[in-house]
Amino acid sequence: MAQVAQPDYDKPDDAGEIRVKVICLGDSAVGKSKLVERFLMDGYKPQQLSTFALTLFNHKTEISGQKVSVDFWDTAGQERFNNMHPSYYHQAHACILVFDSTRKVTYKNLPNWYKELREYRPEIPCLCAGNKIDVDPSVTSKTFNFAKKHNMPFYFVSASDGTNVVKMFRDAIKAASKYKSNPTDIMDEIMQELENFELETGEEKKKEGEKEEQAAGGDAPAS
Ligand SMILES: Nc1nc2c(ncn2[C@@H]2O[C@H](COP(=O)(O)OP(=O)(O)O)[C@@H](O)[C@H]2O)c(=O)[nH]1
Ligand SMILES: [Mg+2]
Repeated sequence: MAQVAQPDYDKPDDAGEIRVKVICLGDSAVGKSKLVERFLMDGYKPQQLSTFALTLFNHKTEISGQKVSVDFWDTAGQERFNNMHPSYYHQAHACILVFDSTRKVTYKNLPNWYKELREYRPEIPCLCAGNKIDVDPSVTSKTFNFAKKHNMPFYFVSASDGTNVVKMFRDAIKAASKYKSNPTDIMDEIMQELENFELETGEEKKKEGEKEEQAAGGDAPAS
């Protein structure tokens, strides 16, 4: 089989810059591509890897003063066949498992994706996201135990209106770069931070609710 023309992420990093690979996994049409697109908006340079119809999107950023060059990998729909080519997993530093909060079957399939991920990358940090919460925001009151069971940070997100998208990708990049420089402890840190984050947003929601009550019917415009 032909060699995949992909970067070597295990090579020593350039001066002052950590290079990481982040992948999204999950059923077809859960919104993996849209989430990456949403996060990157116009600041990305897609680069086609011809052999396996994979695209990678490079993103340069800083995490705690450290320069990080992130390649987000995206598929051309191979997930339709319920598995990914090994090159997709190769040298990945973090994974976001995505399901569609409006389609239960995509949640039920998470264990299959997770199992395949672990066959190739037993140790990398993994995050979990329920996407499309804009369709029915009431899903956010439901519990999705898969993430908790595997000790993963969990995010309700919407690629359409942007809810939690930046937060989730920033956490994924943080996890990926920490994993690369020191492959321990990062998940504990993120879990801890996320607990505080949930408390904060909970408080904010309460405050917003109070404001709305006072403002008698100020509906937010639909996006
Ligand atoms: N309402 C809504 N639709 C979404 C959202 N994210 C993706 N979609 C739609 O879901 C479909 C599949 O998205 P895509 O990113 O191609 O899914 P992928 O196959 O997982 O990469 C597209 O029609 C998107 O417009 C979202 O957050 N909300
Ligand atoms: Mg896609």
